[in-house]
Amino acid sequence: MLEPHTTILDLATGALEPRRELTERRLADLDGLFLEPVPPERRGELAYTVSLIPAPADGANLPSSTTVIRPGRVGEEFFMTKGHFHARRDRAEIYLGLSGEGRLVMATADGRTAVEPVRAGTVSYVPGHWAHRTVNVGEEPLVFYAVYPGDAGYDYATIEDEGFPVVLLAGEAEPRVVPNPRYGS
Ligand code: PAN
Ligand code: ZN
Repeated sequence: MLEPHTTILDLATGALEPRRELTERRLADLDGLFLEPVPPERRGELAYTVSLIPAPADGANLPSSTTVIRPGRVGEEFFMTKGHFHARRDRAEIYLGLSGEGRLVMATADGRTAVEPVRAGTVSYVPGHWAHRTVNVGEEPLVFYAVYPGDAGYDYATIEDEGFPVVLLAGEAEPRVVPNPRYGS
């Protein structure tokens, strides 16, 4: 059984103290998810980091994490997370926005979509059965905190194969949500 414990979360940077598991995702890890291929010379660029407050992988426990997505683009698309369904499809999740400006793109297997803002103070509810991806549409790092059931797991393969029904493109003023020409193909 876990002992009660406290972690200090820097609300501006997303850094955790004590620091435990840290995952780094580079553009190479996102290749194939953007409409355009990642140019070879950009494959090493850091896109986002995930810092975990671990908890057992069962339905009784609540792991949580902070994600920091760097600002940047590949073609007209913004840096974003890989995106996933939970392996156990019915598992939900809460996202708390901490800093920066982003969008949470969600989709069901039958093609329904929702795009919600992520910024300091937003609390987003991701229901079970909704795939989710976060996109940094701003000029600063996007930082958010997520809490989810320990047995949620990750299904990345469905998104790698089919994509999301919509993509976010840089617009003149506001980012544009447009149908993904490659969705399902
Ligand atoms: C989040 C995500 C995190 C990184 O903690 O795992 O933001 O996104 P990807 O996992 O899609 O790379 C979460 O949704 N956990 O379930
Ligand atoms: Zn999730």
